[in-house]
Amino acid sequence: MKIYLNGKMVAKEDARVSVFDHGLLYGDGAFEGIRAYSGVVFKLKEHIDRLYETCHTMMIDTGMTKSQMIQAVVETLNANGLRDGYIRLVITRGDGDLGLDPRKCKSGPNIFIIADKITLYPDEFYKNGLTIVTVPTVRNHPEAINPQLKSLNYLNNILAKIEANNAGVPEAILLDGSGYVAECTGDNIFMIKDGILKTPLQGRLRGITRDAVMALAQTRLKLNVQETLITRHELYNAQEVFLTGTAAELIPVVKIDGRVIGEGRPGAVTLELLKIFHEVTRKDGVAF
Ligand code: PXG
Repeated sequence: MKIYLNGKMVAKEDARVSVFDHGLLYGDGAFEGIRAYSGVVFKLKEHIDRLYETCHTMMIDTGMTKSQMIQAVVETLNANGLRDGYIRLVITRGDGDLGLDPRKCKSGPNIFIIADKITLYPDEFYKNGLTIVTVPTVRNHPEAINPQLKSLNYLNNILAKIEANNAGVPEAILLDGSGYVAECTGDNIFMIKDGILKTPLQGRLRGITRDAVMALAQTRLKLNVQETLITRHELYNAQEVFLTGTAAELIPVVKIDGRVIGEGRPGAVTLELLKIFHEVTRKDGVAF
């Protein structure tokens, strides 16, 4: 396996960063999880735009143009002979000292890209749907660490994942500080009721899959799509619920906090959207 590290392709064994890297010491950095399908990197430009927005707010200068970053992703895939795969692009603050002041990171950012085969959720999750729970950990307040930032500081999500693990379910729903549904640990959430597709307005990452699914629902299925406040009560009484993310694509949810959703099996609209989504993943992106 070859890893892109600061402008060079290096062997996996040689792809190392310092223990003084602030990404490691403080979670001070940004990342993207991206997917390639049959020689097309799905929505690569959108991923790079989101990465640069995170870096802008965090005041990290990548030292690379967006097109150079796109090129680096493509080079990493080609160096590994991958046509399909999962790409992890990471930008850390760089090497500093034992204080958290980012001005001490004089090295500039460490940038690395890993391209690997994707580990998919088991088929039965798609066939039977997920059982999930709401967890006590609240999603980060937008004026603390805005959930729109895809930063290396994922402890909020990890704590929620631990709570899901403790409950014996594969995913967790986090509420925002006001008690509205925000998102899952690594996925956005949608509900369908009476021909309206709803997804949370606030307290969540603006997922690339989420945006793509909203557009497809509107243009292809002529659904009324709303970004709005959603309560647990509304989720429990939805006809269909599903999650979206780069790894999961669209995955149906059939039980939340012990309440059966709809008929208790993956819904027709969810499955139709998943089918349409599969068609665009091989077309809508950067070919390499
Ligand atoms: N919300 C959060 C908090 C995420 O981290 C999504 C939603 C979905 O966004 P995209 O752009 O992928 O549609 C994410 C991203 C993993 C893993 O290994 C997944 C994410 C992040 C980190 C790891 O499953 N998902």
